[in-house]
Amino acid sequence: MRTTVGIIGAGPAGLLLARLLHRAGIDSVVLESRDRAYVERRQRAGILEQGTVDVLRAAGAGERMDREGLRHDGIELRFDRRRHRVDFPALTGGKSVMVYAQTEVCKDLIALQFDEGGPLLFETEALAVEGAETEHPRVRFRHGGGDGAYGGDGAYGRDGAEDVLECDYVVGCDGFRGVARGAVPAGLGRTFERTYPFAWLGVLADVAPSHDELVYARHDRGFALLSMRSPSVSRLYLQVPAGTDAGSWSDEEIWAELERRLETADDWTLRRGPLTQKSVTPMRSHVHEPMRHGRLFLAGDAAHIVPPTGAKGLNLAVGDVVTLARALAHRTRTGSDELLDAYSATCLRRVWQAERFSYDMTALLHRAPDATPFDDRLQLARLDRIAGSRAAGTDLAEAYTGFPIG
Ligand code: FAS
Ligand code: PHB
Repeated sequence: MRTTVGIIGAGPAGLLLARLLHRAGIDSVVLESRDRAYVERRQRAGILEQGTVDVLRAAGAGERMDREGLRHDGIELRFDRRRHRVDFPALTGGKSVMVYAQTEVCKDLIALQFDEGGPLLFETEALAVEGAETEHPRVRFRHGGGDGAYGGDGAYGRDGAEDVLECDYVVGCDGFRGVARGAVPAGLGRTFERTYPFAWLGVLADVAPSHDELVYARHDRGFALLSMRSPSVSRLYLQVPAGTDAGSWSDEEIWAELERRLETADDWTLRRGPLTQKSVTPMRSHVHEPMRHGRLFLAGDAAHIVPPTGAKGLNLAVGDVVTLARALAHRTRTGSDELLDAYSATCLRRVWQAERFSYDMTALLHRAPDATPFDDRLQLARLDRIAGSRAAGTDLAEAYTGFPIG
């Protein structure tokens, strides 16, 4: 098989890149190890920055988002039973965010890829990236025989057979546990990491959200987040010790703990409902530099991970592939590599701002196992500052609604 851009991974990064390249008239093939149903059901991000919303609309992938997504003009910070609303448009000159889940973004992009785009092969695992330093890098992969845009009826692949995809460029959009990053020789890459002694226990509940905007709560018992997926489905998170088994918490324990941590001084109450999904997400900050090695480029979680407290993961991936698609289109049009050569530095500037913000939000709202009363007071003082200072509120609102894409 031969293509211009070989894309490993059909998460939001890989799918959006294929879409942007297709609109720029550049061929690509997407290899995805899981099946379509898994990718479309995998619960992850829920918040789209203004910039991401604009990119999806411009890529012709915003129609259902605009119909079903929920525009939010603020979030609520909750601490010491106090409530403080951060008004995004007022503090950022009009920006807001969209509640539209990653599952839905992926569904929309997969449908477009099947209708208009190039090959998207599910159940097709990339095994290795070879020849990244050459003019024709290759992806060695194993056919899965599953559904694919090519045959659409699974006719494309022969079960388990290995094959090679010849490319001009390879893009690793294969997440934190993918194979692409491994193709950067150890001596040529650097990783920056921070792990956290806590994780998020996330649940989906068939009940209308108990507040019309997201609520981020700092509590002596730990962090809590009230988010949503639709007017009838809530998404809620609790800070739990790292390594917690989701099954070790009963539904009653989860609701009771959410009520404690989200408690306010007024008559606000948390609506309960049937829990339909429970999972634990580990918390990690991770950056791999550079985000390019020869003709191999890394984008999204393959290059960087942020703790979800700042709702940045998906949005960072979008920024990377917008920057890369522009650079590849520029190369195709002009023959110049200048934007490709600047890709890593351009993205890393935005990545480190998002890493900083996500780290700060995590430190502000989570309680470390060894926290002292002095630490507690510092957190409350910082929250009080955000509630009382337009400058501090603006800093948070600008970061939350999104750093400009390079
Ligand atoms: P993804 O991980 O989404 O996609 C990578 C794709 O590559 C996957 O489909 C994988 O199957 C495929 N792949 C891997 N290896 C392969 C191989 N060898 N061959 C072929 N395909 C391969 N962000 C938030 O803002 N809010 C959240 O609540 C939130 N929750 C999260 C929960 C979890 C468990 C995780 C891991 C992340 C969460 N994130 C959240 C961050 C998340 O949104 C990511 O930033 C986003 O999925 C990144 O998108 P991609 O870079 O496309 O990577
Ligand atoms: C979510 O809705 O899943 C979500 C929202 C905001 C976050 C993290 C997760 O910061």
